[in-house]
Amino acid sequence: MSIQTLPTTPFTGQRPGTSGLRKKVTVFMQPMYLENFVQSLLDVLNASGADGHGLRGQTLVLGGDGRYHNRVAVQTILKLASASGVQRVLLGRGGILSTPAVSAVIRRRQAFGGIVLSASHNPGGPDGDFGIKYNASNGGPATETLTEAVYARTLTVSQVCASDAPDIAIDTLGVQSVEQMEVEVIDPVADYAAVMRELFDFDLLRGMFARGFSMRVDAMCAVGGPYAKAILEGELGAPAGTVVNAEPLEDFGGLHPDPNPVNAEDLIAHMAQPDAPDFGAAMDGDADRNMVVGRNFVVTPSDSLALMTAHARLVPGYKDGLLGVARSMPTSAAVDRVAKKLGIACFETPTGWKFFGNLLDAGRVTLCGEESYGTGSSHVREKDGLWAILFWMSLQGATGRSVESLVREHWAAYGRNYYTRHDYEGVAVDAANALMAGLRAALPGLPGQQFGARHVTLADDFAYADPVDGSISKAQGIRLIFDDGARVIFRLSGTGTEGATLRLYLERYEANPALQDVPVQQALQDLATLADQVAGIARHTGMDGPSVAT
Ligand code: VG1
Ligand code: CO
Repeated sequence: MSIQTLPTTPFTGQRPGTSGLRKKVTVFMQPMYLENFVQSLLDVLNASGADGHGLRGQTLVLGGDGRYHNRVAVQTILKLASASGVQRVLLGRGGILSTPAVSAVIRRRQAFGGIVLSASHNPGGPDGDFGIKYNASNGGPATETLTEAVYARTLTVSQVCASDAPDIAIDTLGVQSVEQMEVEVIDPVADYAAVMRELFDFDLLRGMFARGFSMRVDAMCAVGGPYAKAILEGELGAPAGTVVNAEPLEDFGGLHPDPNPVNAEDLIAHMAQPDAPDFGAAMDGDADRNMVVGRNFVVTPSDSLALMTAHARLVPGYKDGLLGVARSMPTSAAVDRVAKKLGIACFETPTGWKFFGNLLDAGRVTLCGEESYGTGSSHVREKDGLWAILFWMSLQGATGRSVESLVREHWAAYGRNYYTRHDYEGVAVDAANALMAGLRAALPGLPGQQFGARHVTLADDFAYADPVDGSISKAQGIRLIFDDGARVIFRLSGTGTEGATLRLYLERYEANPALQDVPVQQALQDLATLADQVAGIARHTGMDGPSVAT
């Protein structure tokens, strides 16, 4: 065994997006593609160590969502890590660790950081996507400063250092080694489950199942399965079969683990049956997203965050109340109303969990959420699918109310924020950029303009000044805000691997309980028309409607 130095040449386009570097599997399988990126990351980490020692003597956490190429990539990364001075790697058995579990392991074991192999909600399999992201010692996604430094390094990297040691046995628990570096293969669930036990009243939840509470969790053949099975069926006594599609498969069994009513149609169909379970939920590829569903009733993620905030004190981990809350800019303002009533701060950040890290670390917020089926709290530094499911189950247990009645009661008390996201997928990159450029150019003329009964009160390109470190993130999405509080937001996805995806977010507030039961798309139809009028969506994309509207 020895360390080999291999010459390499840079690949263009290795700039991480909203959540890490995501590309087609075929791109990642090119010789040296993964190696170049990982070497660049390790070089930057070695240069950045606070004590000047970089990775020397440090522990890294490693695992992924089990998608195609995960097992190969794990072995490659171990060989590079051992050549870069890392002392120890904590590797999830089988190369498996969900995103929130990586965050939990980093924090509980005080690791230097962690590498997550996942393209999250993107499809998997040989023709699907692969991805890699880095989480820092707080357990959260690398900041933009770090990812930009890694990207800069990928443009100049000229050699890769790697051990030529044989592959390790990643399915066997215990300590092995790659050169001087120890690799401890750990149970992927244990640390995460310990965190859940600290937050929730497991006796209450056990009692619910014992009394016949029924639930269907669709893990969509992704990494959430083992966690949900161990905790719900194993520890809490849910009947076997409560968790379906529970085994992580390399191609997610052909499912698209991006939980929304369109992709999780099987769950939605089950929840619409006369004998539907009390509670339904689904998670995404890396188990950081959640969709919660009542009997024939889907909860929008924005409402979910608002309700969790309103009822947080019912959950033991939050019984003392919340320090504050944060939502991404396109997420509906439903939570803002709750925060106002509770008298706590409410922050508005750009899209992507990395923007919540500083607020959580500084003790400014306890709960965070995004419209894209992501909710989380200060227990880790990632959004967390199963945590959200346990939270919603706890709310039902503590109040004795159904999902639907909790949400309806909330609307009656706070009003309803009608909300939808329209995705225009597979748009030509030039066309998408032209649409956004046209919007940016039109911004100065928009305030004051009238559309039907509404006036534009604010039109801007959202910029965020981080209240903790002062860093500024510009061009985070075009916002049109109207005098009645309605909002129309445009941004381009930063997680796709093919063409561009335009995301259009529509929201309006309805205080009148008699008008709170209109079908969502109908309630927001006039805003969709307005959005097309302002941005020329059909003209630029050639599409007469979104490919997905949830
Ligand atoms: C999307 C979502 C965003 C989320 C990100 C990562 O990003 O909109 O809210 O944080 O995915 O989620 P974008 O740039 O495509 O809109 V995950 O679960 O895919 O890591
Ligand atoms: Co995800």
